[in-house]
Amino acid sequence: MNNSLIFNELSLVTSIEKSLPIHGGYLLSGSKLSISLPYKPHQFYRHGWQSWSLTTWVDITCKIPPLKPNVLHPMQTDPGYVFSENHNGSWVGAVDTQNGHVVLLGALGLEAHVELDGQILKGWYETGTGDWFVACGPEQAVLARYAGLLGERFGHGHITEQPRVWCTWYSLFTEIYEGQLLNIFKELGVLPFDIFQIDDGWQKGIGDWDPNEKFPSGMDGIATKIRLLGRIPGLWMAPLLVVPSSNIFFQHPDWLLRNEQGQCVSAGFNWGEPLFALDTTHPEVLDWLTLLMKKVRTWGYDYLKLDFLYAGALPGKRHNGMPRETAYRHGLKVIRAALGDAYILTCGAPILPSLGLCDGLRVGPDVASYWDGFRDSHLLNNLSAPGVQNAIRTTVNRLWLSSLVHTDPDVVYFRTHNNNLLTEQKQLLQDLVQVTGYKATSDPPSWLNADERNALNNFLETKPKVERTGRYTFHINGRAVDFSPAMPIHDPLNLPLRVVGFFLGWITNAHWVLRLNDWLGRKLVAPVIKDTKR
Ligand code: 9PG
Repeated sequence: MNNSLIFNELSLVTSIEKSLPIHGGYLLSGSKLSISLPYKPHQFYRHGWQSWSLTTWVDITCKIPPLKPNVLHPMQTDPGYVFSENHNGSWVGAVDTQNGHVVLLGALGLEAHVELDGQILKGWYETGTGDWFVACGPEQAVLARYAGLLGERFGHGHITEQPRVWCTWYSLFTEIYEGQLLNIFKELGVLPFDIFQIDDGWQKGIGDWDPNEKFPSGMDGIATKIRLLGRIPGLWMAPLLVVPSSNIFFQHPDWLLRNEQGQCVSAGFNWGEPLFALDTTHPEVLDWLTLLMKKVRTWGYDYLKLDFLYAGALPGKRHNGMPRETAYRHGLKVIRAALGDAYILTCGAPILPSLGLCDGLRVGPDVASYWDGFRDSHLLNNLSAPGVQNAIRTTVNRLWLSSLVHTDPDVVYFRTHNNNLLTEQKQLLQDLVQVTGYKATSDPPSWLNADERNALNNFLETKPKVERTGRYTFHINGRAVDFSPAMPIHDPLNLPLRVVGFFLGWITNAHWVLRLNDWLGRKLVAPVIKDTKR
């Protein structure tokens, strides 16, 4: 029943008998596939499930402990695989070869997972069977070929120009108000932004997508004013999420994704509340999504940041029994149809099932005005937590997706005001954004000095020549740039800190602790943004 795949530098024995040689590798088909490696690899490419999930090359000997607290698993990683002992990843994985190339195993369908078990690379589909691509060769060539095959099956984004976005989140968070935003939009003056995007904070509730009292002219009103300033209005939503305090949760309990026992599936915890997901196979949910998307289009928004989308692909028992990622993709298709030719940026989104249906895709965790958060990244092992290091690490390791979709690395910072990033850290993030070409910032003009404003203007106006020279190295207009400083994964903690981490991980499962954390976060933001509320 075994079969050999012959490459220039090695032969691989696989468990599936039939294989089709294609340009750059082999195609195989089956629900399970294992590949025996004739040597012991040193590194494994772990590909995270959704935008925020850790994606990186790791040394085989490096243990990546499950992130904490458990209540956040559904919102940061694929919850079904958190406790796997082996290095594993969503849809695709790779190992190094003895002469510096890679062996890649990549699924060409949904609901697929891979892992490295000793010297065996394994892949499986959670339901049914599907196709696999196996390749061996130089890393970038192999990933490019895999991306090409994904493009044939899932399609590409349809908008060619990358937008330049001013986004409210990374300075104002949820403390946004109509008057304050209009002031900022005016102060942005002639800075060459295409999109003014309103992020989280405008809505009545998660699930109740109407403007709250902070937007008295309505979302159509502010969109009209953005147009008068010559920019395209953009809006954030988390359309597949609901929270218990929303009207929709109360009115349509039958729309929620449930497990086999009939309990609502947890989609994590945020905004001081537990999160739940809509079942995107329920016909009434699909009708509601269509009306919602048409509504925001009539309000005047041509750029939609659709966030927390993983909720639609969590494991559960769906209305029509569809597998989870297929169900999510079905929902996203309905959303795409209702939004027509608007620009869709997906965020917190499962990667493969979003391809072809979005124009931009967030490919890393959130940035923040600091490099690395000790509590989250170290004590809680959470490498999906906000921070520039986590964001750069995962984004750089996902750049191969750039031939399929605009890869969004999140915003850059030019400000020194309210910012703990060192000059070289800000520069590294700016360099990454030059590599992807997806340019966004949240710096309010009043937080920038004249030099910083000029630098931002230049950054938005120029398109430098980018050449890749290695896994983590580039030339940007001839200048050597190295993203390696963002790659290290911290060493295991010493015993006392492990104890602290264990306790913190345990206590932060409690809703009241998370609520307190959320409240504290908002208290800390309020004084910082006071000066924008003129
Ligand atoms: C708005 C924000 C911004 C941001 C998004 C997303 O894992 N987490 O707890 C987690 C919470 C929020 C988050 C990412 C991860 O941020 O990425 O750009 O739109 O929502 O609430």
